[in-house]
Amino acid sequence: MPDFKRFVDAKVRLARRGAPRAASAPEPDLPPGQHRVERLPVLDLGIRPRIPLQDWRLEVTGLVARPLELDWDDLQACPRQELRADIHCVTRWSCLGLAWEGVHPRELLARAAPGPGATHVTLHGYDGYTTNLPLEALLADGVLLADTLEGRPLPRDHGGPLRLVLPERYFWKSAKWLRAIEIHAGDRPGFWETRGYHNDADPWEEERFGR
Ligand SMILES: Nc1nc2c(c(=O)[nH]1)N[C@H]1C(S)=C(S)[C@@H](COP(=O)(O)O)O[C@H]1N2
Ligand SMILES: [Mo]
Repeated sequence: MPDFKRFVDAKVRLARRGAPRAASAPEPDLPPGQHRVERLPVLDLGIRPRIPLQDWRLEVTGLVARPLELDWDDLQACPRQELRADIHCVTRWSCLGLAWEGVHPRELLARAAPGPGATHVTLHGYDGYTTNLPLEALLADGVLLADTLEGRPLPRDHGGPLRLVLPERYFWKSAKWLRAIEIHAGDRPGFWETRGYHNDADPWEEERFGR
């Protein structure tokens, strides 16, 4: 992976310092230390892979009985769901009430059949990004593999063709340009988790750094 040290250092400093507090009274929908933005910002490592749909594949690998490799048609054949979700970024913006549509990760994981002892996943992006989650967090309600945002195909800047949307955690857990879901026995910290970000990332608990 290229050296993102300066970018990463700047982002770590920003999150440590915190953003200016919103001038208005706290809103019940905003976790502590967050302020509201009206438009979803674009944030990533700066590599924005362009994946034509005919080349796009999604793998479900690792500790599974039946490894999967889906193409775009396979994905589109899956049952679909909508999700309206509030997004909270560790850099302290929140974007409320976005409409996503796509496939629940359960649909794919049920087919792949995680083996006994499977506890965690690594999500891999086409840009080389990784992030980790407990398997059960991926299988919970209110999670989506999204290929549309606000009724349109998910823009490349926001992780199209397909990204994870997991609103219950800070947004760095929601891998863009999803390439693979890898299942493990045990936890393997991802890109930001190995750089001081909190492993669990619950915005309501302000799990920004540490552990
Ligand atoms: N593949 C990939 N996914 C990623 C990232 C990344 O750099 N690469 N950045 C994460 C971070 S830190 C954030 S805040 C969100 C931003 O998503 P957005 O650009 O759609 O707002 O994507 C997350 N998912
Ligand atoms: Mo982020």
